[in-house]
Amino acid sequence: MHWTRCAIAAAAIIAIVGCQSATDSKTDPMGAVASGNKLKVVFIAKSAGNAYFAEAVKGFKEAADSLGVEFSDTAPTTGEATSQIPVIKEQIQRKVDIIAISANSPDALNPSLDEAKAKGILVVTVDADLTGNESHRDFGVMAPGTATVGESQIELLGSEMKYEGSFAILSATRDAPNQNAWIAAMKETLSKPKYAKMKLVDIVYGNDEAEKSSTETEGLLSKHPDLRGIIAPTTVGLVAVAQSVEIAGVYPGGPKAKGGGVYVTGLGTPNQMKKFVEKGVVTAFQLWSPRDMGFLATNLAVAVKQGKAKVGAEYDCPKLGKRTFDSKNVMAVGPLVTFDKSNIAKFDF
Ligand code: RAM
Repeated sequence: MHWTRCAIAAAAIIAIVGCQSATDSKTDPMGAVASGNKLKVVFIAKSAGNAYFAEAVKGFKEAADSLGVEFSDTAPTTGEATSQIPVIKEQIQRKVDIIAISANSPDALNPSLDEAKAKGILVVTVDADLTGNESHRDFGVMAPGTATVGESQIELLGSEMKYEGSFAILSATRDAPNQNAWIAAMKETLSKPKYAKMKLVDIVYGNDEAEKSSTETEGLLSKHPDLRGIIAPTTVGLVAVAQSVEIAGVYPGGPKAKGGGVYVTGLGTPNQMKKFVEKGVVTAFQLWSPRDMGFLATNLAVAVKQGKAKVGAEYDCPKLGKRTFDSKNVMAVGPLVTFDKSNIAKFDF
C-alpha cells in the first residue's frame, strides 16, 4: 500500500535528517542565528497522550525537518471545549508563525484564533475543524470526506450485524467537531432503505479518556442487553470498547454472547487494535494515515506562508502528489483503509 512504503521511506528520511541537524547545530557557529530566523510551527492536539496524535506528529516532524522549519507540539491535558484556549495564548506569546490545531470545539476557540490571526499567525485546523466557523482559520487538513467516513462506518457495522438490530455509538467529547460531523453523516446514511432495520439506540461520550470510555461501554452493555453493535469513531474509544466487550465476553462467539453477540467497529490505529483482531473480538475497523495528515498540513502551511501555494488552489505535496481544496477550504488525506485479519500485520502505527 502506498503509505506503508512511504512510512518506511519516511523513517529513513527522518533518521538521515535527524542526524544532519544534530551535527549542524554542533558544528555550525551560525546555527543559533539561523534557527532564530526559522519559521516556527506548532501543533496543538486535542489532548495529551493519544497515540493517534503521536503518529500525526511524526508526519509534522518529517515535513518540518525536510523544510528546515522549527516544529513543536503541545496539548491540553483534557479535551473539553475550552481547554485549548490557554495553549493557543501561550503559542501567540511564543510568536509562532503557524498554529495547526485539532479543535476541541467548533466555536469556543474563535476569539483566541482571531487573536492569533490578527498577529499574522497562519491558523490551520488539522483533524478536527471549526465546523460552521471556518472563517476563524485559514484552511483545514482533514480525514477523507466526512460523508465517506460516516457511510463506511455504518456499512461496515451493517455488514457484520446483517443490517439488523440495535447499536450504539461511543464518541469522543460531546463537542468534538470531527466526531459530531461523522455521527451526523452516519445518521444520514441510516435513512437509506438498506439500513432501515438498524436502530441507533444510544450515543455516549468517553471524552477520549480510556477509563471514561470503558465505564460508558459497560453502561451501554447493561442498559441495552439486546445490543448488536457499537461504533467508536475515536481511536481512544475503540480500544476501550474492544477491551470492555472482551472482558464482558459478549463479542460474537464469546462465552457470554447473546443472540449473536456485540459487533465492535470504529476508527482505530492498527497497532492498538491488532490484538483484538487476532483474538476475534473485532473483525474490522478503519482509519487513514495520521502521519500523512501531519505531513500534508506542514508542507501546505509552510508553502502558503512562504507564498508558494494559495488557499483554494491545487497543491502538489512532496511525496503525496496533487491535492485540491473543497468549498470550505479543506484538503483531505486518504484513503480510508479498512483493517482486518487479512492486512493488519502490514501496518505499523
Ligand atoms: C481520536 C481523536 C481524533 C480522531 C481519531 C479517529 O484519536 O478523537 O480527533 O480523528 O480518534
